Amino acid sequence: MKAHDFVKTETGQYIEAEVLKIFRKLDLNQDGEVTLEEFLHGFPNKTDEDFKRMDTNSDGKHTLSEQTAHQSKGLEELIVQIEKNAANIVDKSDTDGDGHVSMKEYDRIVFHEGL
Ligand SMILES: [Ca+2]
Ligand SMILES: [Ca+2]
Ligand SMILES: [Ca+2]
Repeated sequence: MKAHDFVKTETGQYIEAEVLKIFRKLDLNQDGEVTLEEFLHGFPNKTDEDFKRMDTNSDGKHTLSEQTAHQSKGLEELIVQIEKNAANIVDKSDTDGDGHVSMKEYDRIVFHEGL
């Protein structure tokens, strides 16, 4: 799984570095908004529909906060994924099946299976 780098924006929000990078690249005139034209220029394979889907307040422009709202959905999925993985690790570690990972069981996994 790819590591996620976060950066702090001027508004104090933490966003994925990758999202900010893409947004800055799309925003050709650097006015903090990505218009349909700028969007289609940056993503020639995308359509008006893609643009509208991400334009949550339908004003015809993408702002960074709309991009981060979109990002949050991705992050939620990522967190669900991480929780599932954690549940799998507990299943695997809990060798006596009592639903808890004791220190002994934990040590065995960490030191002997290199998790
Ligand atoms: Ca712009
Ligand atoms: Ca908008
Ligand atoms: Ca146990």
